[in-house]
Order: sequence, then structure tokens, then C-alpha cells
Amino acid sequence: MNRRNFLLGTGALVAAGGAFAWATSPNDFGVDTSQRVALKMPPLLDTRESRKLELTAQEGETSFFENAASKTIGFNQNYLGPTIKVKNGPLGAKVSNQLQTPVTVHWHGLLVPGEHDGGPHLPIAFGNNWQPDMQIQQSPATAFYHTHIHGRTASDVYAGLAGIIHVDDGRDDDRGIPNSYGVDDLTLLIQDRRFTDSGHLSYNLSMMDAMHGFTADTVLVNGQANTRAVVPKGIVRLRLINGSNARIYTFSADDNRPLHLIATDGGFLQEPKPIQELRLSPGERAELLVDFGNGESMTMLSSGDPNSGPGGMMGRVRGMLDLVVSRSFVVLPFVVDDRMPTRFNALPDRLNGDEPDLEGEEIVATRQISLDMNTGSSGMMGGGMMSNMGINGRSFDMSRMDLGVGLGTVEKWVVSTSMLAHPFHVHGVAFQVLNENSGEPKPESIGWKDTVVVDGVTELLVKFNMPASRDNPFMYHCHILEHEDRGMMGQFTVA
Ligand SMILES: [Cu+2]
Repeated sequence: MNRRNFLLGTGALVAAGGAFAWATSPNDFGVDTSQRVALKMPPLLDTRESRKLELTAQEGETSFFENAASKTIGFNQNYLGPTIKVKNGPLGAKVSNQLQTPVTVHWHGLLVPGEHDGGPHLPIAFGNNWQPDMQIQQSPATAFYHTHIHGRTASDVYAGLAGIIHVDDGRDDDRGIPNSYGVDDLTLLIQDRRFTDSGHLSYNLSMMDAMHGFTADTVLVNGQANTRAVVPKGIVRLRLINGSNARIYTFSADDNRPLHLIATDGGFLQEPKPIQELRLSPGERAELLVDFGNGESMTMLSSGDPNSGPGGMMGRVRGMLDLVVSRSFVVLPFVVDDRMPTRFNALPDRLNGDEPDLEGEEIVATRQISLDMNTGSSGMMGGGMMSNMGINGRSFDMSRMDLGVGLGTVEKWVVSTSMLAHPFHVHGVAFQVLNENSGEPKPESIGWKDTVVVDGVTELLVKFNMPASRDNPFMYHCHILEHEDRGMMGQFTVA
């Protein structure tokens, strides 16, 4: 633990002296990569031939730091779940629950009907299983899966009930992009976690945490602390998934090399888009190509969470360290090994992704959706004196249907916030971001999306292609999990 504090301390000097002109080499940022272990990918569960998927929610123990085993939960393992590779066509899933408490599996980013969506109306009790017979029909993308029981999503995802999905069409070689899992195609599930001084995983939610969302000072990648990624000398694909409860990252390379954005939530863009930084909120995914052809190491950094500025941090245990974290911190160092096989040396010109163009379609309704930090009511949630959060003045109620929309129609949703930035996620749809605070969407908000940061007013065009009944409606909610659990969520039917 002392080592980590030291690293953050070094970062402080750089941040203070350099005023956001980041360190020019990893060493300036205090990263000694020889002290880090090689990053592992989650196990790969390839369903493309079998068309079968079995997941079991189970208890386990995980030692994130030496001699400190924490109680965790996972799918098919102790913490987190496998990376599931799927292709279009049938997929017979069976999800079993060996935990004493109910779980669901929400396929975040798969376009499936409400009865297969795994929302809070589809709990699996201890000893039971759920067998959705799904049809996958969508563009290749990186998706996410996690439990979604109302009121305990935050604590259960934090303890490990989450994993990644690759929707694959077998054509990445034709696109000219890396696709060797764990070699030149890295899946990076980014989560921040708190640990006690003895190195045990901790989720003790203060009133302040509940308000701002639970952020922490230790970054885990695929459930591992203090790792380095070893990559070939060439083009490397990074699939970034923000699996944190609340932290919004803004990633950049410490040497300012361009990051080439190739995909957002719903799949590929038309062409690679060079960017200097990538903002990613909980539930969002993005894919980058990074050129390691010069053989130089690079450290991926993030600047601080916009919701956890110095004011919001003061009440926290690590006070001053958190101030440092709110400026910048190391996410993952990359080290080049030129003995590894290099398959791609150049960026593709075109990706020919299926980009949205809903502007020409008839808009059948315009809805105002306001994400409210205080609905004034004090419901059944365990927040003590704290008021519930909500949408349009109402806290989530499983028994109340908030909206009904028409199957196959397009609506404009005007989503607004008045306090903090909130990642807004809609189940069962892909949407197009029309504008953000009246301006052009940021690069990470282009393409088909299902989650977008709203900090002010964001206008979306949403197309409803999947049905959802009153018994199994779709959710729309803030993906800061502490906000969602406190009621910043609504539900809708599509028919
Ligand atoms: Cu929120």
C-alpha cells in the first residue's frame, strides 16, 4: 500500500509543477514497470460455435494485494466474469445463481427484447436459473454484462458481478484491425476500488459517497492492481470498458501520442478518429487503436473525475491524496516486447461502421427527461436522512410504468441535469447523440450509443426496435450505480 501512496505522491509533484502538461515519460510519472505484473485478460468464453452460454454467479475470495484475501463474487470465477464472444444468430444462455441473494444478468449493449434484457424484473433466486433463448442481431461491438437488482446493483457490481461481451462478425482481418485476444486486441475493464490499509476490498458508503457516487484511489484493470500491459511493436487495439460504479475517466497517453478512436458503444465508426483524450463514464465503451511501432513504452493516464472535485473530496479518508487523484493518475503502463508477433503496422483508412442517421426519420414524440439529485421524497432506501434521487421528480418504482413508446418509432429525448454529470443509459435501444449543450457531440458521443454523459442538456434521437412488455420493461437510468439504486431510474414499454 505504501508503494501506491508513493506513486500518487510523485504524480502530485508533476501535476503541481507541470500544470497539466503531463509528464513526458512514464518515469516522470513514477511508474517503475518492472515492479508491476503482466496484465491478464479475463478467460475467453467463445460461444460462436456452440451457440451456448453458461454463467454461474458464485462466491469466492480474491487477493488483490499479497496476503489479503477479500470476499468477492463473480461469474464462473472468484471475481468478475469471462469475456464472452458471440456472433449473430441464436444464443442459448443459462444463468445460474449460487448466491444467497438474487441476481440478474443485464446484457448492457445487446439489442434484445425486454424478456431477455436481464433488468430488475428478472431476478434469479438462490439455486435457480434463467434460460433466455436469445437472437443476436447487431453490428460488431464491445458490450458489457452485469447484475441489475434494484437497490443492490452498486454493491454487487462492486463485489464482482460484471464482465465483457465481444460481438464479433469474423471480419476484423478484412478491416485491417487487430483481433488476437490478449495479444494485439486487449480488453480493459477499468474499475476503481478502495482497500483498507491491510489490503482488503472495502465498500463503506458514506452520505457523501452516496451523493457523488462511490469513487476510490486504486485502479484495477480486469480486477488486477499494479499491472503493466505487454504489447507487440505495431498497432494495438484497446477495448476500454468503464466498469466503475461512479468514476468518469478522461484517458490520455503520457507522451501525447494520438489515440485513434475506432468504435463507441454500438460499434465501429466510419473511419478512425485521432483524439488526444477520451472521456468514458460508467457503462460506456470505446475502442482505440494505438501505434506502438516506434517501440516506445506509453503510460495511459486519466485526469480526475469531474464529479469529485476538491470540494467533494474533503470529507474522505485519504483527503490530500484524493486531491492528487482528482488531477491525474496512472491507469496502465504499456511496455513493448518486439519478440511478440506484429500483425498490423498501419492504421486502416476506413472502417465502414454502421453510423446512425436518424435525422431524416419521423420523430413521433419529444420528451423531457430530467435527472434529479433530490426528489424530496424519502423512500424505503437505506439512505437514512438522505432523500431519494429520481427522474422528472419521481423516484424509481418497480410497480409504476413511466413511459410507453411505439415499436419501430423514433423519439427525441432531451436529457438534462442541474447538478453533477450523469451517465445516462437506455436499455434495449441504440441512440444517436444530436447535440451536447447545443454543440456538436464530442468524439466519444458519435456513432450508435447506449450510454452518454449528460452535463447540462443532451439531445438524443432514440429508435425503439425491440419490444418490451409491462412485465419485462426496459430501464432508462443514471449509470452511477449509487444514483441508480437510489431511484434515478425509470422504465418503459415498447409495443
Ligand atoms: Cu447520476
